[in-house]
Amino acid sequence: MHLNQDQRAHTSLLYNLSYTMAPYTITYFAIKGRCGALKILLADQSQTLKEKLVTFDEWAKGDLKSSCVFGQLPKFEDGDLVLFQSTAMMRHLGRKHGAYGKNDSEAAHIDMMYDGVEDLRTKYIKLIYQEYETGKEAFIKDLPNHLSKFEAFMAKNKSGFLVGDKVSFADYNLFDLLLNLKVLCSTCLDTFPTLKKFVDTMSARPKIKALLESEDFKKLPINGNGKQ
Ligand code: GTS
Repeated sequence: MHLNQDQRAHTSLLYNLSYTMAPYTITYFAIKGRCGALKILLADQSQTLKEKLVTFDEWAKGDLKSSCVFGQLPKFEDGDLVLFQSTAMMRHLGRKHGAYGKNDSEAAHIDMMYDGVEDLRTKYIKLIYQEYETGKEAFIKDLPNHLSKFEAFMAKNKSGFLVGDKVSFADYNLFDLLLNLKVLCSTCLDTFPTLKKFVDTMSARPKIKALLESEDFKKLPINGNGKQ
């Protein structure tokens, strides 16, 4: 992530939101970014989370950065277990909370779909941070080519989830990315009935609904440069 003046101004506050009995801690910038899906998963699984929100000024000092395995956030703590890489965090939580399929073949398909979502997320992040002004129109034009793959896969599985008959960490990841893409292009799901229904159904799950409507979640911008 490249930091500019706008980004620094955007996250000039240091938040430290804690909830009692939180088993998990996340350290990250004051954005939804790569932690949106993780927060949705934890909320839906009735888990509490302690959040340490880091300002870019704090980050620029370098101490925290040098303590991170890859020099980047988010950092995730589950007791003594410390993880970097948001994808590893999601897999860990999927395993722990029964959101990783009911057998090896479901787990393999969940991995496959999760990685597919990450491929699209990578393109989205590149657009946001590197090509927003020049690439937005082309990205939106190309979006159906990507969304159609998820639509087709999910439509074959009649449960309303990507794999099996239970929500998985890949569903939370897809849901989070679709919410972001809808902000970028409000009509992007109009030709994808299965994905549209999926977003509506996930949004209506009571604990996810409560999270999405909470001030703590709503006040965080999606991305660190104010673009969305
Ligand atoms: N693959 C990593 C993950 O998924 O956790 C990427 C982490 C990453 O790129 N972190 C960025 C960062 O720490 C912030 S963000 O892209 O998630 O918003 N940037 C600051 C830096 O110094 O690199």
